[in-house]
Amino acid sequence: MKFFDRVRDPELEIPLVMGILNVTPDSFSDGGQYASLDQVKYAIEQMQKSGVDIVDVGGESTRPGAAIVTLQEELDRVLPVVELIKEMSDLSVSVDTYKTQVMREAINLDVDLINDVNALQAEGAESLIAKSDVMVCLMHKQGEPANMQENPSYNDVFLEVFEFLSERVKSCENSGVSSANILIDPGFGFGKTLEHNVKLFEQLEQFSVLKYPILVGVSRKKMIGELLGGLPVEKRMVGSVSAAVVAAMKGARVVRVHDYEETIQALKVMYALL
Ligand code: 7PJ
Repeated sequence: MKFFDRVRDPELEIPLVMGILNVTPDSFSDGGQYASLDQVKYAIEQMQKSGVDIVDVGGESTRPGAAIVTLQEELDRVLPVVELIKEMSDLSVSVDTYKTQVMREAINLDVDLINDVNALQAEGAESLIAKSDVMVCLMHKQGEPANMQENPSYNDVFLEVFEFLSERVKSCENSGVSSANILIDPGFGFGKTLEHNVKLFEQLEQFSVLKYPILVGVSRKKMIGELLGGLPVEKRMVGSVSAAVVAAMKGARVVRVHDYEETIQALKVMYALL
């Protein structure tokens, strides 16, 4: 079954696992790890072996303060990797981008999902997705990656994120995006303090009233380190896996993770014992 059917399958037992494949030299937590083609190939093989459902290919880091890359650079990083995944495996493919031009080229390569941290607010993005019948993940963020962690502020973080996502979904549907193609994501760590992230996590189930599959991405993020007394990124695996399990119990349909093998084990045990 394709990603499209599985993500909305009422019989789905554990969330689908989205394995992160960053092809940037400055990503959040695995900076430079996938620099060479051999390393990318190895990662794809491991994902396939582990039972990952969809690979999220990202060519521009959105971590706080990261450098912006040019369109051509991003295309050169992302497109060959998308082609490689399709050649080597039957994994579904997602492309993490907010640029309409990158979306267009990715769609031409028949990717399954566009994962947009900017929720299709770029010029032409909504109509492109509407025309192409690809799935899309709409994520909330406050501010822009360059400054979003400087002073995040909300009156009610859940309500504001909820209203933003409701508004974006409506706008996309008005542009002709099929409701069956939409996923939503509260955007942990994107213009949010630890307190904001924890509140959103507590209220995660409540996003289910919107009726769109929920994607959660907290893997190796600063919030995990903060919950553990300031652990550095290389020590956040157990915390990240734990958070993925909690997200699953609170209704997430997709979890976006670096440690896919460990996350899949934990989700299987969770399901068996619940
Ligand atoms: C997310 C993402 C997330 C979605 C990143 C990182 C930062 N896409 N892309 N949700 N985070 N949908 O992986 O730490 O939370 S990049």
